[in-house]
Amino acid sequence: MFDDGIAVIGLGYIGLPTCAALTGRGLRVIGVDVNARTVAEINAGRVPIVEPNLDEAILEAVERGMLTATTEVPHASVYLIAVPTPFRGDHEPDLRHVRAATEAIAPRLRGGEVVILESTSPPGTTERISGWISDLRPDLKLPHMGGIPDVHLAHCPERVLPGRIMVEIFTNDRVVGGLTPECAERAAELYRTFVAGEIVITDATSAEMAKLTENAFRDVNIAFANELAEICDHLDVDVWEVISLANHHPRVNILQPGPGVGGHCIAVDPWFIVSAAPEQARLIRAARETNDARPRSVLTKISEAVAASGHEGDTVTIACLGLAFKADIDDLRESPALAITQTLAAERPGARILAVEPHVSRLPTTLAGLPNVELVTTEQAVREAQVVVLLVDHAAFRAISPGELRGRQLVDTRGLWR
Ligand code: SAJ
Repeated sequence: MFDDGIAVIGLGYIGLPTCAALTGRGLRVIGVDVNARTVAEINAGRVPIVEPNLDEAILEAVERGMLTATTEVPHASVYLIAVPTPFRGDHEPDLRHVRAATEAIAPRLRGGEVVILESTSPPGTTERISGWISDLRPDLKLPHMGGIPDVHLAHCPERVLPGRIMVEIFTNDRVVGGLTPECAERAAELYRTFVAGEIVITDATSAEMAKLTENAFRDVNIAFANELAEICDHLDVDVWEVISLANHHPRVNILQPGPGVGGHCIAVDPWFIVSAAPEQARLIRAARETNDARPRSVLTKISEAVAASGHEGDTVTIACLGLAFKADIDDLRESPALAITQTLAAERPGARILAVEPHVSRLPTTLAGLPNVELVTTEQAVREAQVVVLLVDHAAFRAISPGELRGRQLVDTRGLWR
């Protein structure tokens, strides 16, 4: 059934763990990436990203000859597309990478293959892929044309949580949406090889919307918590106390406020819904705007703390604890903590900014060029700063004792030091 192997296009946070899951079930996988360095690293058995238990699984797959990486799309029985789907301009979905992957797959098709889109995508993308392939390969019958197709197409959105990917990739339920029921069934055969959760069959557009809905749901709920934080701040009430009390109700489960929503999923995906139905998606848009406004609100609080420290002007030293987009990971993509640190440094050129990120060994490029930012240890930052800003609730920061913070002005965006 998978005699010619599985080609996984895009060797990032989703593609690589999927390679590991498939090879772990004895399937031969060819990993494809446009980045030659990524390909070389993987062929050497090394993983260019940090994710618990991924390194061992990839090393084993390479050593057993089950996984090889390449920059060229080969012929394969199944193509699995796991490339980024960012947005551009006014939050319009950017399908450039999906299109490039499709264009690379099209010439390799012989008939009988299954093409699966895993990348989170706007409604209708799987059908567009079908159209793009048929434009390039008029000799093939594609699912959107009706009848029995030569190539099967489905959307199976990834749903794994960074930091827990190597658990959730096996245990989560999977939604498999086909352009036809047969397409879904063919794609489901692949997931049955490694998924212990339920495999739920649907149509492609419902699967696309379901994935976007999951992340929009979380974004709206985080926005609720963030709006509560603004309200409680205005009323001088402790938001974490209020949420903790309200959550004692059996049907209330409020999430946690923070400095904003980061990562490459929740801060992006709801815009795909807004873009597809701008008149209808009013709450989803408002939630995005609420969450995006949080970094500015944190910067205002930092200004108040600087004023209260008595070190107003350029003499102040400010510790920014955490740069990652959430706790206990090294991923800095779309991180509000990073954005806040960067803006703070730019807006206060004479201030000394001590950045702390226990999960990275050097400053990211956006901060490295700024003369007033240094990457230091937690101890040094807390010792030397007059203002301490907690941006990420990393476990390492829980260990800071109240004594070490005495006399400092604190801006705690995560409620860690209540
Ligand atoms: N955050 C808060 N308060 C909370 C929870 C999260 O401010 O109570 C912030 C985090 O600090 C972070 C952001 O939200 O900046 C997103 O973090 P997250 O843990 O909510 O989600 P991600 O982006 O790591 O992963 C999400 C997951 N989606 C859902 O939980 C619905 C994951 O299952 C998806 O696979 C992933 O997006 C994805 O790839 O789409």
